[in-house]
Amino acid sequence: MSLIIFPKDFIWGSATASYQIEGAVNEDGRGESIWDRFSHTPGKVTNGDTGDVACDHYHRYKQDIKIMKEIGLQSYRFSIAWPRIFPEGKGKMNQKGIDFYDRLINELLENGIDPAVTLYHWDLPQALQDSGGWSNHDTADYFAEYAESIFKVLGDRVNKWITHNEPWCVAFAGHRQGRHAPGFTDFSLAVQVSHHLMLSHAKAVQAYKALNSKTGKIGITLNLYPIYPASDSFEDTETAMLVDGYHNRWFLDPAFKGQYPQDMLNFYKEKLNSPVIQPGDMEIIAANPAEFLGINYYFRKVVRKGNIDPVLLFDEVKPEGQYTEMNWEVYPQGLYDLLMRIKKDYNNPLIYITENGAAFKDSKPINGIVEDQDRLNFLKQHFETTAKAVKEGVNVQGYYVWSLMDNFEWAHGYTKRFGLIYIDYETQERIWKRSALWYKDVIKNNGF
Ligand code: IFM
Repeated sequence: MSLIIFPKDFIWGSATASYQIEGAVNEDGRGESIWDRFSHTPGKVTNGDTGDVACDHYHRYKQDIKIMKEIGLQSYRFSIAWPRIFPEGKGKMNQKGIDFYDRLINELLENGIDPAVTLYHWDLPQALQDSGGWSNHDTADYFAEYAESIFKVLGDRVNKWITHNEPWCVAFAGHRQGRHAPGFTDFSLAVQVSHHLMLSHAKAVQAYKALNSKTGKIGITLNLYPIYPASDSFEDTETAMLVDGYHNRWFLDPAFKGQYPQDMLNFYKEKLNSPVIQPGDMEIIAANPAEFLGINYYFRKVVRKGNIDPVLLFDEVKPEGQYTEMNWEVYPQGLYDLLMRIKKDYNNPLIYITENGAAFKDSKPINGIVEDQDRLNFLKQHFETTAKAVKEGVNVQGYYVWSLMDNFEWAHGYTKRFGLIYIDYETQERIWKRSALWYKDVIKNNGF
């Protein structure tokens, strides 16, 4: 493979999320979140793991930033825990919660690392869940109020804002499949939730734009999957279109075209009698497009007509190939296909790859290093296909590897390791993996 060099201002980063790394769940006035409640419910998370301690980043953030600096990260994507700021979800702000993110951001800036902040990476205050959570239309307003408070206190130092991380997961993993908090299994409710999430996103964008930042931008991060039909039969092609609507267009269209895709709206209305859209909602969505798209890419989906999904009527086909510890196919070509498609269908928006990475069964640390050639290869292949798309005009301006360090992988607890840095959960020792050393070189050379 010839030398691959990225554009001059390309941003290299890495990402984490509050509940997955912070720990300190009862400190400095933090309120309970739906993930505290869910992870403490027996049977919900592998081994009964919780985020109570996680990577103890709340206390070790300085050490972690030192590692970021050694890797050479130019930007760090993290999320704010809403219940640290508003323990009850709304009302009185908790100054000690703000203070933590103040310290974190200042430390990043002192080390020359640009913060990219996600406002919602799944830790809804439990108090809001108790009044319906995301199924309650009012939650969209509480989110906008929380967002606005954050913009006011941290906005002078943050130029990249992400409203939501993967609203598909919040809506459908959390309310249809039940494998994420709050653990409901109601498709119709999930569709309603997805509407409130997209509304809350638009309201936060509106609040941000009202502040007239000269330098900052606000976007949304979606988990997108290129969807391929298992055959070129009419049935499979039509099925792929529907699954694309379910995973991708249902979120891309409101964020970038100001409306839901008509085919999906008809489908959901007819099958599920959902969502109820209140007067004025669509006007807010239409008036507040995202300023960039954050893409989280992990794998593709190959689908055919079937009934494993009893409503959308599709089966997933697992092609031959390499799979990660999550049982996700390694398919770098999918990232290229996805990027080219976004360019074509969504008017070539500004894109950051806000997550890409893999969990593999890494070896144990030997002589202070973890050999993780699989992860290194995975990243290399995905950087290659991204570089190809950039060369062909896709406007990708940055890449955040998921994740900086091993962490709490939601319902899988600590059993899946995605980190560039290995965490020994007994001692909280941070140990470099080979992939982190390699990434350091990529950043230094702006390519490989
Ligand atoms: O760990 C998650 C992250 O929180 C959201 N995107 C996918 C990652 C891996 O599953």
